[in-house]
Amino acid sequence: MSRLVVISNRIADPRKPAAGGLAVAVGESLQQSGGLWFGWSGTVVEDGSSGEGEVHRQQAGKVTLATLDLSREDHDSYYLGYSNDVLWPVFHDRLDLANFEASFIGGYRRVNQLFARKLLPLLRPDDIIWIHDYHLIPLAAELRAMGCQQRIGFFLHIPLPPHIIMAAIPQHEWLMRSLFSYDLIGFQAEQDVQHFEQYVRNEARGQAIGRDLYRAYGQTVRCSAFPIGIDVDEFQSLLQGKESRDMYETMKREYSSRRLLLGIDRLDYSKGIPHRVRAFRELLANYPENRRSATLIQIASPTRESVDAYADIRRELESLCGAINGDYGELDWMPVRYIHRMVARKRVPGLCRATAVGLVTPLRDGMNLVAKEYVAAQNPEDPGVLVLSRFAGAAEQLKEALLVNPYDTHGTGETIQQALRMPLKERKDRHQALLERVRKNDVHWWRRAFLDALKEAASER
Ligand code: GDG
Repeated sequence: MSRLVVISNRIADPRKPAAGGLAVAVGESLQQSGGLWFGWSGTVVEDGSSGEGEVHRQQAGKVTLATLDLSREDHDSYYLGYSNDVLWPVFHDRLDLANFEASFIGGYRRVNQLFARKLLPLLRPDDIIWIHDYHLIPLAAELRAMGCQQRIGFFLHIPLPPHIIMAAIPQHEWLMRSLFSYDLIGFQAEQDVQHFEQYVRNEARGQAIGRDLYRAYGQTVRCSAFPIGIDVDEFQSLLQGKESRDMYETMKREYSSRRLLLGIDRLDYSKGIPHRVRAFRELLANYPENRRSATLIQIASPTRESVDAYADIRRELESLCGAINGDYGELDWMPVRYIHRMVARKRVPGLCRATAVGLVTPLRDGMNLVAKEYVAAQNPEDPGVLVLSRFAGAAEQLKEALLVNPYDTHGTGETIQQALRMPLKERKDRHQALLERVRKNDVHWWRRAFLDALKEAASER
């Protein structure tokens, strides 16, 4: 059997519980089959050297972890700069937040070349290589230039923007051309595939030449949507654990006469948290019956705190929550509980189950796994209602959620009211349909579907 080689910016020990969506999904894939996981160690070398050190190797059960350190200069231009200050905002349609500093691209290329150089000697002829996410778009092109013939697939965890937004990136053509070095490109949603096709037609002057097949720059690539899922059984099994049971009971006891609404996200501007809090204020303003009752619990776990845009959103959120608590709070009721810390993963399912409404309202999101986790955690006999942004990839699948436009805070407030008043029968019907979908397209399905398509695409090459 072929060995699976996964490459992502960060790696994690697949035996330990992970927080981020990518770490969970990739760790699960590798644990199934064993293989090699290659990426940045998370260490930045401060001594002014190039960072071209040893590959650190570690065995984690069936999985070999291989990591590289980065020099300060490479880290700042490749990771903080090009990945997080150019690609992340632009791919989430936020040109206003992008910083097109010319020096970033050098580091981005250098690190992708470094990854290719260090990975190449570790590869076996029959390996299947699966590269993840926007940090490593040109990696296959670099590997191919060094003679790598193995099957290589790429999965983008974030959205692909419309071609007219993509075209704002000075190196957009180079990025898109490098995608054609893969055997298979996987996106989260059909809409991303449409954006890819539009780019191919309008910018690359190429065309679709068959089902899932595109030709441009004298090359052909297969491309399709593989909506990522969660491990439903693993997530639901946490509900039986002590941490989740304690969490559930504490919340039910502490808020016995209240209706709870939950938001749980990394603190990121793409997640639409301030818009959500404003929608909650609309609810309190327009439907006074919710005062002294509806309580928003917003967990915003810290990420990328060193980037300016994150400090800005943190300040905005603190001031918004403070204003609502000041305007509407009572001595015995706080409308918003805002927590800028991570909640232990083992407690998350219990927290989801204790709430009446799950608010998953990103301004833009590749998929959003929290939406699927919220559905999986509910009691089918008395489920909470999922309010979901139409701009999350998950909205293509989770049609029975209440879909909202998160920019329309008034409309979102109205939908939250609808969720709070939804009769039990409708809640159960919607939840049953959602859970079936979340189960059918779970993370095991995602991994199999992608890897089967990669093998097929490569055999046609
Ligand atoms: C990227 C794409 C795509 C969040 N807060 C806490 C916590 N979390 C967990 C959630 C969930 C994960 O982190 C977040 O997953 P998302 O899918 O929402 O988002 P990103 O991290 O932005 O991931 C995204 C994903 O990749 C996978 O392809 O869906 O669109 O942006 O599992 O539960 N976990 C714990 N405490 C928290 O406070 N333990």
